[in-house]
Amino acid sequence: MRGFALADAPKLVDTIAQLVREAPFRHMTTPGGFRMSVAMTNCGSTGWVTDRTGYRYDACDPTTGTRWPAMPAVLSQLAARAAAQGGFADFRPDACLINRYEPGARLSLHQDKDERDRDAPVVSVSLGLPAVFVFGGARREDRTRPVPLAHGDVVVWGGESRLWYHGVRPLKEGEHPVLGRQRINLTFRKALS
Ligand code: MD6
Ligand code: FE
Repeated sequence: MRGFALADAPKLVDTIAQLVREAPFRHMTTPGGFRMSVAMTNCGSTGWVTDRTGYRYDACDPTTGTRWPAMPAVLSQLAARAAAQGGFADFRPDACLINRYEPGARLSLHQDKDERDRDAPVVSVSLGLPAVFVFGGARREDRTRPVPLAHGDVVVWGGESRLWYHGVRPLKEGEHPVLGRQRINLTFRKALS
């Protein structure tokens, strides 16, 4: 949904700046021991984390041991409106993963399968520098298609393709008028059943 979040973007950018003061971006470690080039944080009643022990959802920020900041209404309402327009009524996300890409940062091909509720969609909101998202299929070897994502674009992703492989190509150098040298992506999920 091209530009679906454009009207809300200034408010989103402000809200994210506040959230990040409470729960700063950090580069997490994969179970294999690699430092992720994407920096992450969360808001909501649970948040996605990775460390040497694996991937999981956790109510607490591991760096502070306190709960993730609550999900602001401007975020949950945008996600619910987008999901409804994409054919998923009554989407009530409990987790919002906030990803920050600086030039060079990338996300390798993966599936989102740490959520218990697979019937709920994932709603993704892109802000800042444009990126090339790659969308594959049910198997890692499946051919991928590049999908350019720009400031304000929203993707609602569910049903048959909920578990399909996807990733983000290394972010190209650039300067966004609002966010500068970064891309921020929000993914809203229903992690707990
Ligand atoms: C990103 N997004 O766009 C990374 N996963 O930065 C994801 O990994 C993703 O956008 C599941 C569903 C939608 C997504
Ligand atoms: Fe993903």
